[in-house]
Amino acid sequence: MSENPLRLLLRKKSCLRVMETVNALEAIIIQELSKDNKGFDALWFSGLCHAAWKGMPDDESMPLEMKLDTLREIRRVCGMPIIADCDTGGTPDELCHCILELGGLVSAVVVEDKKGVKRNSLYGSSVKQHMEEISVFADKLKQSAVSAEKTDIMLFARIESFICGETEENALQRAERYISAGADGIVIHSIRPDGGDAFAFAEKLRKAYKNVPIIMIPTVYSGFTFGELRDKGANIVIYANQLTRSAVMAMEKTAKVILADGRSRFADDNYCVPPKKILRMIEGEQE
Ligand code: SPV
Ligand code: MG
Repeated sequence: MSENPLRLLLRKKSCLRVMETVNALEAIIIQELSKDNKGFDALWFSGLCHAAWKGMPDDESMPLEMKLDTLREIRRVCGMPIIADCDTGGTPDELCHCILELGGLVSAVVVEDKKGVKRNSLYGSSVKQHMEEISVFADKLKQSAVSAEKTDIMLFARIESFICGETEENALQRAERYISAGADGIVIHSIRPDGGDAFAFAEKLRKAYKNVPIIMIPTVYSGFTFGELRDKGANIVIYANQLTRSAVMAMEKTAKVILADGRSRFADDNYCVPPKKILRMIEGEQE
């Protein structure tokens, strides 16, 4: 069996750039930008953005089959490694089943340590979010690590301590337990505009674990460059939702201008790619 491509990339590079991709067209765009080892290293199958394109809430209610269908669509057009957002993963059995189904489609999964009805982390403390007991989540990881090994998928534990108002000590204790339970890496999430809690955590975790990959998601602390985040300890930086957010802005702008002008000429000339570009993207160069 060939080596997991994400594991391989993590050995070759100190830090990877990963971009949100939740449909085949986004995958075509990112793959095109990432030729010759430049551009992005892998794709983030964002639960939030995938739900958004389906017009559904980001609350883990989407059937697994719908996610698998989209991942197969992405796989048909793009060979880049995929990191899949598995939310809380549900029960241990549900998570194991999900990982087995994802075999051959993705290179890594991320599972977060919250419980109850899942709410998006970017809400922070403005909605009720509860963390799972450390031992319960560690057991869930231990069980799912067996499925991850079978399918050669990397298992990342996502720590939500800073989202739920918990301390750095809590986050570090969780990291230690999750790594001993079989997590291959840690995602530390933060919604502090200066990212200070995630950076301090990464510095301490690195002292204890030299080689455990750390993922950062700088949606809120977006002022830091890739190089700065690498220097603060990230091995993977995930740009989790910028493609979807920029598409929404562009689509609203275009639709509004067409309404205001009563024709599409200005929008066509200024806000839209030519139809032939779309044809080239999905059908390749024609004679
Ligand atoms: C996602 O992209 O779905 C994530 C990252 O889980 S966040 O939206 O910040 O929770
Ligand atoms: Mg998510």
